[in-house]
Order: sequence, then C-alpha cells, then structure tokens
Amino acid sequence: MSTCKNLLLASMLRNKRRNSKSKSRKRKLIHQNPERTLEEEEEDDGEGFKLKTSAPSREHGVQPLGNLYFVNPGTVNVRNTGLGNLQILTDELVLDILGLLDTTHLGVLSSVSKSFYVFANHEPLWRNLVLEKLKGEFLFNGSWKSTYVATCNQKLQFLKSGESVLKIRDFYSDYLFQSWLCANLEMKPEWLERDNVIRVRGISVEEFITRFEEPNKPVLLEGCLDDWPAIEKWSRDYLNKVVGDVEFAVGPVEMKLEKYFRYSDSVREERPLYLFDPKFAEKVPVLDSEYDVPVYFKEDLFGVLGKERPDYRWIIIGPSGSGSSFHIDPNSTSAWNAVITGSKKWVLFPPDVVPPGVHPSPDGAEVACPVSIMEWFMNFYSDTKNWTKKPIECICKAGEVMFVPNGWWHLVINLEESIAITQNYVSRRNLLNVLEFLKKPNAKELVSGTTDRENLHEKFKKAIEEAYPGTIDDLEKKAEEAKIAEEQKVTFWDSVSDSKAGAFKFSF
Ligand SMILES: O=C(O)CCC(=O)C(=O)O
Repeated sequence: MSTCKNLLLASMLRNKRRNSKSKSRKRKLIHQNPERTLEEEEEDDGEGFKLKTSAPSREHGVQPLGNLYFVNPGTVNVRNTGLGNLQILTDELVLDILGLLDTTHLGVLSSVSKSFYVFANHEPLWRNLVLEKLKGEFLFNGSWKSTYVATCNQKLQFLKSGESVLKIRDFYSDYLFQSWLCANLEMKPEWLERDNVIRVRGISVEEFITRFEEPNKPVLLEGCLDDWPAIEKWSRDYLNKVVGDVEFAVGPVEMKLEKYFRYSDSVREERPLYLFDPKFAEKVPVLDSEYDVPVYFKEDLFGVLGKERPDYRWIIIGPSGSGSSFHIDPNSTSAWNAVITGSKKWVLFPPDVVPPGVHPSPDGAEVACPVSIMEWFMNFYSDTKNWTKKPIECICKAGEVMFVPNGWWHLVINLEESIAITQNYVSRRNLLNVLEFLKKPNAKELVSGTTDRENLHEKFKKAIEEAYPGTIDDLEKKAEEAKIAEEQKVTFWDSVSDSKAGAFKFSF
C-alpha cells in the first residue's frame, strides 16, 4: 500500500501537541525514514503502527520535524520561510489565529505562500466554518473544505483550485503531521489486548448490588439485552426509515440521520463528529419502545423530578474511531451503556486515579481530557503498563452492557460503526454522593444537563423526601455506621502493630 510507505518511526511519537500542561514530559522528535516501508519500521521498533486502508496520502506532504534534522539535514523548513515574521508562533497559535478568519480570507491567505497554503487548508478550520455557517445543512463531500465549496460555491469559485491537494516539499511540522496521523491510524493490537473486566451473566439484582454497585466497581453484563427489539431491528436501513426527517444532536449541530451516515462513511478525522442525542426517545417514540432499562438499573431516583430531571439518556451513533475521550459522568451519577450494534473498547480508572494525560481543574469543573482518543493511546497508554493499579479494560460487543460506577474516569472508542444506548441514573447506592455533588458551592459550574443548576439540589432533595420519606436520613445513618466500622478496622490494626517500627506486636 503506497500510503503505508515512508511511514514514521513510530516509537518516536511521544511529543505532545495540545497538552500544554504536560510540557515537562519527555519530548522526542518524530522522524520518518523515506527510504523504508512500514513493515521494515515495524520490525525495528516492534511498535507496529498501521495506517487505515482508507488513509489518504499525507496532507500536502507535511513531514514530522524529526526529518528536518535526521533525514534531510540542512534543508530549510518551508513552514518558517512562508510564515515570515509569524514563524516564531507555534503551529497551534498560527491555527488559532487562522480560526478567526472567514472563508474568503482563508482562501486569499492560502495563496500567499506555500506555508500559508498548508495552514489555511487545515481541515479542522474548514470543519468549524461549515458547522458555524451551514449547521447540519450540508452533504459531506469527502473533506470539509470541499463540502464548504460544494455548498456555497457560487461565491467561492476561486477556492476550487485549492481542492486538488498540492504537495509541498520540505514542510516540517509535528503538530500537523500528528493530526493527520491520528486521523488515519488503526488501533494497535496491543491497545486492545488487555481484558481484565469482570463479566457476569444472569446474576440477580441483589448480587449485582453487593458485588458491583455497592463497592462501586465496573462490570460487563452479558445476556441482559436479549429481549430488546432494538438488537434485532436497529440496522441503518431500519433507523433511516423510522426516524424519517427527524434531526439528531451531532456535536454542535443537528443533523438528519441519512446525512450523518453519509458523513460517517467517508470521514477521516482525528475527532469524528459523534451522534449523541438526549432527546431521541421523545423525538422518535418508537425507538423508546424498542429498548428497556435492564433489570439492574430500574431504580432511578432522578425520576422523582419528572420533566425537570437533568438529561439522562442518549442514543449514541458513530463510525469506527469515534468515541468519548476521558471524562467522569455528570452529577456524580452512575451509568450503563448498552451496545446494540458494533463494538467499543473501554478503558476505566477508579475515582482516585487520574488517568495519565488528564488534568482535572482543582474545582472539579473541568473533567475532560485535552488530547484526542488516538493521541491518548499513542502517547499515554503505555505509561499504565507497569502500574500495579492497572485500568479496567475490555471490548464491549453488541448485546453487552457496561456498568460505569460513579466517579470513574472512562474513555471509549468505537472499533467499528456502533449504535448504543446509555443512561445515567441515581439509585440508593449513590444518592448521597449525588446530593453532595449538587450542593457544592460551585454547583453552577459543576452541575450539567439542566438549566436550573443551582437549585437542583434543593428540588431533588425535596422531591425525594416527599416520594421516599426517611430515605435520606436512613442512608446517612448507615453511611455513618459504615464509617465508624471502617475506623474501627484501622484501630484494630493499630492495636496489633507497632506503628513506629511498622511491625507486628504478636510473637509466637
Ligand atoms: O462513547 C460511548 O459510547 C461512551 C459514552 C460515555 O462515556 C458516556 O455517556 O459517558
């Protein structure tokens, strides 16, 4: 495969693009040897990066910076000469500035120099312009720029020439190279190997509560979607038929399903748009009737708020490579995620372990990962290899359900086109956590899925007290007892060990 030729030396891909907070990480230069094939590189470094078969050749011929030093020493980087005085800016800054321009100015700028040509054609810039201007009213045309031109071409004839991608020699940029690479890499087999989740089938609700919900541990539930009509029915054709002209939430826009599938069939980007709609059941009641909450999750105390409850259920559709980068679920809720078609790779870290590459803000308001999913696997996944407290990982296939306990960090990537339903819920096991979360002083920033963020605590507590009198008091009492029991365990340990020497007092 010609696109596989001249691939980078994968083991050197450790430099970070967007995560300014991790600047202290070791930076290595990316470097590719143009004389060697991917297979040869694999033999050398054993890391085996592979491009998707659909991968286009490198955008405009952009090369990793390492090549400037190791492969073509002495060459002048066209990136710098063409940027003039702006060359001192980082690639991110140049793109941020270009992000302020409209299509006409981007078009004009792209004819200023080879360097500006490459920057002004960066696809995410055009994606933003399409989504801003056309919302969901576009037919994806293979690239975002060509989508824009095809939809608005009366005024933009001069941009048409830009559609045929020019190859620029001697443009070196790790940022742009890695952006292309992340969009076109296959998941490496070793990223998919670890499968250490507990799998259960047919357990009772009581067993689920004692083994998993109470201790707040993830589990993969098999065989509990067998009665869902959705499992049999939800093919693309069926969905296209039943949803008709309904529009679904896709990233920042609303789109018809047919248009979304057209996009997802040809998309090759680092962060594909993901269909994630919290109102699907109200929009298309037949979808609501074709799935049912699994028996383990029937208790859902946010239900007492009726229509005022925060968003809690979503249909999720996305192509291979789409997914959710590391985050914690909203409002301290737990969740279940049922795969109807396709398969998803999960990586989960417990609440007390922040995944490498993730930097939550001290007030807990920012709990999202700054790097893309693929970038996380390339740059951070191997960090966990030697950890004693390894993440929980698995592949969740069609017909299976993942239980995500509250507070757990999780990342999910679709390994093929997937359709799933997820619901976030509150049961007695996490009611106190949720109440505590809703009551935090910065609830205005923290609470999500509702417009009335500040008053949610008050409303929810009142509604629970009315619907289930005494429940909160009972739970608080039990929590207090459990805390005392826990402290007593420590006291016993202290009583039998010599805390200074760290040794037992017992002698035989
Ligand atoms: O992409 C997915 O299926 C995972 C969704 C998820 O993590 C969530 O809803 O919190």
